[in-house]
Amino acid sequence: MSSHPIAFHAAANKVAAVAAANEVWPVADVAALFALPFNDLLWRAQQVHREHFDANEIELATLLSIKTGGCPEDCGYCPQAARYDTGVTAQKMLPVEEVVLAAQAAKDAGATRFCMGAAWRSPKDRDLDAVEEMVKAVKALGMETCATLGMLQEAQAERLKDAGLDFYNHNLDTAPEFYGDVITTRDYQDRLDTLGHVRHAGLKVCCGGIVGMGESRMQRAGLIAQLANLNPYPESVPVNHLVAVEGTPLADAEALDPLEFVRTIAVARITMPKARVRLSAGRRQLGEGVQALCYLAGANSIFYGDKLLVTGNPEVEDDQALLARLGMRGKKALS
Ligand code: SAM
Ligand code: DTB
Ligand code: SF4
Repeated sequence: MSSHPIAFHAAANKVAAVAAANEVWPVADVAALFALPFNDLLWRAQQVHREHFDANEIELATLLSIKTGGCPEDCGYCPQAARYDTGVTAQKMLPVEEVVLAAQAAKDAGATRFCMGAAWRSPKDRDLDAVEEMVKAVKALGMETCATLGMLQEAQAERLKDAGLDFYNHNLDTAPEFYGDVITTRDYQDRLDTLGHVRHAGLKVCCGGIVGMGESRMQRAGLIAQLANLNPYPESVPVNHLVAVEGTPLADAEALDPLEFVRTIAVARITMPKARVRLSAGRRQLGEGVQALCYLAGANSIFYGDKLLVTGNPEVEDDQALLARLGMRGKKALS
């Protein structure tokens, strides 16, 4: 770069202009959506939803914890962090056969996507040998595959892509300004770097966050703006409601107005029109009425199965009954 001050400033301004042009959703615009009257917000979200999706069709994704507990990180919401006394004990990685049996059962129950989660800060290269086997075997069942294993290097993302992985889940969790109140053992940029590696390797991105951790509305808007301004925005956006787990620092987080959760779903739908917006953790606590409002607000994916990773989720029969009452049906399987 030229050291001439005018040329330098011209270049810097150009970078700033490009950054602004890339910011499709300024936080103020996202906050303005949050501030709409509830019915106006849901009406807009429904319109956007129907432009891009069949509003009565929902993706069913089943989660499995392939390596539970003993995690060295300090995520303030997480029951699997070794440092919090939550009753979750560290276990070894599941054998591949057990994972395949769980995926087959999920498929038989109607799930089309299978997501494998591990309580790691980041996987070791040798851990990936087993994960590659799992991905290949689950893919062979005709399911979409997703993994969430912590931070990845680019070469690790490429290995997973080569094994046939479709999606990688890595959440931004919250707005940059609130992040340090929740997690200190890795920073926001680490997460953005992993998302860059995942994208570069040609994997589809599953990225969302958690609401109800004591953040402000502006910080909820900040999270959605971060997600919507990723270029391109994620193909899947899990919106988790905090599951407050005893023993974690967030066990006593102040309860969020459930309608504010519905608003967050609606704003995600409007700002990321073609994404699968997943009504994720916390459905048991939200109850059926609020879940129905989330579907109206544009959620079109759920975690389906009696368990999330270590905490509970609605029973499969109850989900099937609710979806039937709403006239909704699961997305069709690939094969
Ligand atoms: N260890 C990996 C990581 O953190 O990237 C993968 C698994 S981690 C459990 C995946 C995500 O689950 C977290 O980023 C967080 O968004 C969500 N999560 C964990 N505990 C939660 C809780 N108690 N309530 C809601 N969401 C939670
Ligand atoms: C995501 O966004 N939510 C899922 C999945 N990605 C891995 C995990 C939710 C975990 C909820 C608490 C637990 O059971 O550990
Ligand atoms: Fe570990 Fe992931 Fe839990 Fe954080 S969210 S403590 S990285 S398992």
